[in-house]
Order: sequence, then C-alpha cells, then structure tokens
Amino acid sequence: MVNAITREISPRFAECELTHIERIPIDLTIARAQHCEYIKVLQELGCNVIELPAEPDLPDSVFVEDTAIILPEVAVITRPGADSRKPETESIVRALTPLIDLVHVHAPATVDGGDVLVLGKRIYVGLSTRSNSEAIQQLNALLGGFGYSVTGVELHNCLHLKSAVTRVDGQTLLINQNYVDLAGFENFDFIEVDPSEPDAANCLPIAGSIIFPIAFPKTRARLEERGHNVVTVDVSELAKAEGAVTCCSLIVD
Ligand code: CIR
Repeated sequence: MVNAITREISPRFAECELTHIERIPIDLTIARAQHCEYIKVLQELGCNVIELPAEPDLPDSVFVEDTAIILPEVAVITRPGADSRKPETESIVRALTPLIDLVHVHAPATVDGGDVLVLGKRIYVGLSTRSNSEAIQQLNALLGGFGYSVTGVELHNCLHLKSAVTRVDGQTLLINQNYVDLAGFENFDFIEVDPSEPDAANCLPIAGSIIFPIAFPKTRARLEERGHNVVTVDVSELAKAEGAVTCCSLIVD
C-alpha cells in the first residue's frame, strides 16, 4: 500500500513565504476544502493517507514535500531554505520514523524537497533560492552508497525544480522549457506545458493516474493525448501560496 503523508493547513497560511508572485488574499475555508478534496483523490487512487494535524505557527507546513526526499531505500530529512520553514521537519521525522530509515542534511546545506527530482538513480536538485551546492555535496555523500548520483540544475524565474519539470511516468517528463533547460535530462520523452499555462509543469503520478490542477486544461489535453489518465483537483487557493500538487504530500511506497 502506498502511504501519503499530508498535513492540515495552518491557521496562519496567509503568512506563507512568496517568491515569484504577489500576495493576494487567501480564503482559508476554500483552501481547506480544496485540501480535503486532494486527500480524497489520493484515497480514491488507493493511498493510505496519514494526515498530520496543523502546525499553528508554521504557515507553509501544508507543503510537506519540502521536508523530505523519499527514496525506496531511505528518506532524507531536508533543511528547508526559508528560515520560517526549518521547524517543519520535526514532526515529519516522527511521522516517517515508523515507515523508513532516515538520514539528515546539516547546516550550511539547505534544500527543499520541491527542488529534488528523482529519476531512477539520478537525482536532480534545482539551484533555487532555497537549495544550495552544499546540499548537493551532502546528498552525494549520503546517497552515493545506494548508487545515486546527485547533480544541480539551473532554474529561471520559478520557485523550485518541480515548478519547472516533473515525472509523468518512468520515461516521460512534463516540462516548461522557459524555467529549466530540457537538455539536462537525457534519455527522456517530454510533454511541454501549453505556452499559455507556464505553471502547469507540476503533476503527481499515483497508481497509473496523474493528479493535475484543473486550472490547466490545455496542458491536461496534452497529457491525455499521450494516453495518460488525468484526475483533476482544484488547488487555486494553494496556488496563491505558490504551491501545487506534488508539494502537498510525501509519497512513501
Ligand atoms: C514556499 O514558498 O516555501 C511556499 N509558500 C510554497 C512551497 C511549495 N512547495 C512545493 O512546491 N514543493
């Protein structure tokens, strides 16, 4: 059974970090309803959802993806780049401990899980405002023994690597070439986001389906044309906090 760790939205969600978008009012009631719908979709796709209680003083803590890198052999507890987000890992350590072995990155390394794209034994880390080259060195040291190699990827005008590119299936990536250079990813097929939907590169594959924001119908059509079963979710309030679909869960196979 696939476990999916999620966390309820903080009452201080409106104080979230923002890097590339303007702050606009977030309706907490709608945000919570959208988050519940997201959890329901995970459950309908067969996940055992482990829902952690809200962290009242951690505005961005719904975005659990940033706190850990989950691999089949081990999970790396991250050290998030934004100071307001560093305490988010404590309760995630407690949640993951029964499920998988844990290792940690340490200061001065910083890395957000949203910057980490795992493609087989190659791990790509976005060189964003959140993740640094010290993290890449530490990840290579921690994970080399499991056969992984970790490399940095330049980003343009987006928060995380997974704002720019995500895995659709074992051989296909969904990508916005304006945010990241496609040449870095060898031996993959690509689906490019529709040019009118620059933030559509973040999708979450679960059990043969693709969880995808309802806000991007043109890119959704591109996924469906290539034979993918797309399940849409409305994450408009989460998007106001610069979140999307991968960021709201940690998937532990
Ligand atoms: C932040 O800036 O850290 C949050 N407001 C959004 C994080 C989204 N995380 C993700 O996509 N992995």
